[in-house]
Amino acid sequence: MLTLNRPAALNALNLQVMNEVVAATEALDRDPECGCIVITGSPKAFAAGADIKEMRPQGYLDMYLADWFAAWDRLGQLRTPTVAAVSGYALGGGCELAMLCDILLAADTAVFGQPEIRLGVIPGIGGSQRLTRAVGKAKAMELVLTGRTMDATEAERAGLVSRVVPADDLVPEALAVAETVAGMSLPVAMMAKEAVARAFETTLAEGVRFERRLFHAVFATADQKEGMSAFTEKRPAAFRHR
Ligand code: CO8
Repeated sequence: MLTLNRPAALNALNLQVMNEVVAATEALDRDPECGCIVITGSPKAFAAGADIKEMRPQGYLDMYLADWFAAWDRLGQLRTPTVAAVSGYALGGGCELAMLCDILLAADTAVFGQPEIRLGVIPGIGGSQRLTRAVGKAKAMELVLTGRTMDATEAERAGLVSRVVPADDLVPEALAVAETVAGMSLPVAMMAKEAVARAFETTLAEGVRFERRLFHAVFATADQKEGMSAFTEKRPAAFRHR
């Protein structure tokens, strides 16, 4: 589990945080012992956005030449499943970071939004795209154009988060979900993640074709034999991740 820990700035995401989070998650992604990655923040803030103070003096060429925040895209390319455990503020880049994860669990204290417009900018880590795909145009337009935030209940109703839990239960619940995922066959979980993620990238027919190819491929794994044998033998499966 990774915990964002910049309390003086409500976990604002500066370049250092970005580089550290991306490097740490990529290292876990390469670790065959790691079956799921959890990212969380503090009770008050998952992350209150990209670091406004760091961005304020930048000009267009600074942002363009540094390809500011492009490294966050690598989080979306991890093969290991990821869980965002969000309590408190998940605003701007914080909301975008949560949406880069595969499973989004929220505490009842969570607050989501893309308030960039109030700062004279727009979302820059995929918020305009991922929020719209998650909650639809009507709500995304309102949130992005007005900067209004939504609480955990509204976020769950809108389909942004998979579940809302009491704040005290958030981290244990996220770890339990991660343990469940990590207990599955790792290659099969990777393929399941890849198949669901493909739904955001392609047509229905192509997505179903992609799923079918992966579905056939899992029959080449020892874990498929184990999972189906365990079912017929009425015992828990012990996946060997191959
Ligand atoms: N960046 C930098 N510092 C921050 C940020 C931030 N996003 N958020 C909070 N802080 C700092 C505050 O400045 C304050 O520091 P200090 O004590 O030195 O003044 C400290 O954290 C505590 O914050 P507050 O005193 O404001 O705490 P409150 O509880 O009163 O308020 C809020 C909490 C409502 C979350 C408030 O802090 C707030 O509105 N924060 C900004 C939220 C926001 O606008 N987020 C969007 C940022 S922009 C963004 O994410 C754009 C991404 C696109 C980049 C594109 C690049 C290509």
